[in-house]
Amino acid sequence: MRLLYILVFIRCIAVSQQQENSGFCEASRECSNQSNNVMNRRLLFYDVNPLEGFNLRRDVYMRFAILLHEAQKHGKRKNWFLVLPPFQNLIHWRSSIADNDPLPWSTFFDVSCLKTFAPVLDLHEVFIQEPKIDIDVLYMFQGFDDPFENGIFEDKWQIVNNCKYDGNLWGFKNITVKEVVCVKFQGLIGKLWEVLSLHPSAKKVMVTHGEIPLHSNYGSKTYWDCRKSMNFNKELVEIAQKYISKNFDCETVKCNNYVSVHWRRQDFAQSRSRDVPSLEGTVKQLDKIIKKELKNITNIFIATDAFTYEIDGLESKLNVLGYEVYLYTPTELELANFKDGGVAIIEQIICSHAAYFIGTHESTFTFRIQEEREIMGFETNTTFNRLCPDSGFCEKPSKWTVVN
Ligand SMILES: Nc1nc2c(ncn2[C@@H]2O[C@H](COP(=O)(O)OP(=O)(O)O)[C@@H](O)[C@H]2O)c(=O)[nH]1
Ligand SMILES: *[C@@H]1O[C@H](CO)[C@@H](O)[C@H](O)[C@H]1NC(C)=O
Ligand SMILES: *[C@@H]1O[C@H](CO)[C@@H](O)[C@H](O)[C@H]1NC(C)=O
Ligand SMILES: *[C@@H]1O[C@H](CO)[C@@H](O)[C@H](O)[C@H]1NC(C)=O
Ligand SMILES: *[C@@H]1O[C@H](CO)[C@@H](O)[C@H](O)[C@H]1NC(C)=O
Ligand SMILES: [Mg+2]
Repeated sequence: MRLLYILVFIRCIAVSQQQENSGFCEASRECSNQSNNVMNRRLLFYDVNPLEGFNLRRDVYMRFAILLHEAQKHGKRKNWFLVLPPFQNLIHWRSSIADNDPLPWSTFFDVSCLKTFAPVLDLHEVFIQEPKIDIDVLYMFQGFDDPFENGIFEDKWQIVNNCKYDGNLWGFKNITVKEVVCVKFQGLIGKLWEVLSLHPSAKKVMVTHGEIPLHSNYGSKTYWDCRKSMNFNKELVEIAQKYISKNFDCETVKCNNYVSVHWRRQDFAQSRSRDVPSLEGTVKQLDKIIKKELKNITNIFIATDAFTYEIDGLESKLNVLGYEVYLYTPTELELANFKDGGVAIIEQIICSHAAYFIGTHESTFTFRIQEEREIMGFETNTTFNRLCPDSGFCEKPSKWTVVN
């Protein structure tokens, strides 16, 4: 267990050492110098469409973090910091629904690792230095009505009149906004600097609907360097490792004796029946894949957002076929400490160490597990596998391979 922990942890140190050679740490040292100089720094806040889930938010973070990383690599915008938006009121977090407290990124991630890649601050770090946050300009982003005007999609933005900010500043009464500017935006996030240059003296700016600007370096080495810096909170990693060690007696990064499945249900089961199987279809497919590819494996770990009655059904049908089914159930204390978001991450970590992973089509929860396995060095044929619909076309998952 220790070994696994150390290996996972080293990933972040390795990234920071790489950065040292590429000159990034120099920039970030200067930045941290300037972070002491609260007067001088400029803060970029952002938030995401309230309907989006946790794993898409991780992707939006990467777009912004890479934007600042790239600027500073070129010696520009060295006094800028990205402020990490707390997680609050996520629609999928059902057991925490009564509990609206905004959760800082440190609940889920090792923020010191994030800082090895880009100049970021958890919101509470800003609060420690500034009792009240007054945002100079909030840019309220929206898409264009017709993204393909004249038949072409081009990167563009435009100031428009009249929009209403639909967020709640994470419920904080001590964050205020001086001015709202409405912006229609489409295309790569690099164009954001043009928008921000409208207010050159603003020290605190915010972009809402941060999911609208797109990745500038999708799939590049920089993309993967950023992804590698997104280590989970160490306590979550330890809980997952204890589970793997206890149930599968595995102490290495790549375990060889269990298959993992991300069985996405809820909204996917309701509105995407062309992409996801029924319960019976799931059982048939798992049995077929395991019999064909993984003859010796009988342990199946299932990560899922399914209702209990569906899980019970799946488990008993798999038991009948001779499989041992494993799910992660948090203790009350674990749920209280890490909430639904932490429980989901623990399930993702357990999935990522399995001999073979089978995911759900077009789920960002599945994508993040696949990235984790790519970083760990699994063969791609053990990672890019999906559950197919009961009938009809089943598109093969694209292989989203790591660039080291
Ligand atoms: N614990 C747990 N939660 C899940 C699972 N699948 C989905 N969820 C929850 O549902 C949310 C789905 O939203 P998102 O992260 O955007 O992933 P996507 O909708 O599948 O692309 C996740 O963030 C979790 O909160 C699962 O296998 N286990
Ligand atoms: C850090 O800031 C101090 C005071 O503002 C300055 O004297 C010093 O040169 C700075 N160091 C670096 C490495 O920029
Ligand atoms: C702002 O409000 C939040 C929650 O009410 C609190 O945690 C934070 O400390 C406050 N900031 C300051 C400096 O008062
Ligand atoms: C399956 O198990 C048998 C006997 O335990 C072993 O000889 C064989 O190498 C295993 N096959 C694989 C693919 O692990
Ligand atoms: C994956 O591919 C490798 C060869 O590239 C092969 O040796 C291995 O058996 C394959 N694994 C599975 C589970 O199909
Ligand atoms: Mg989603």
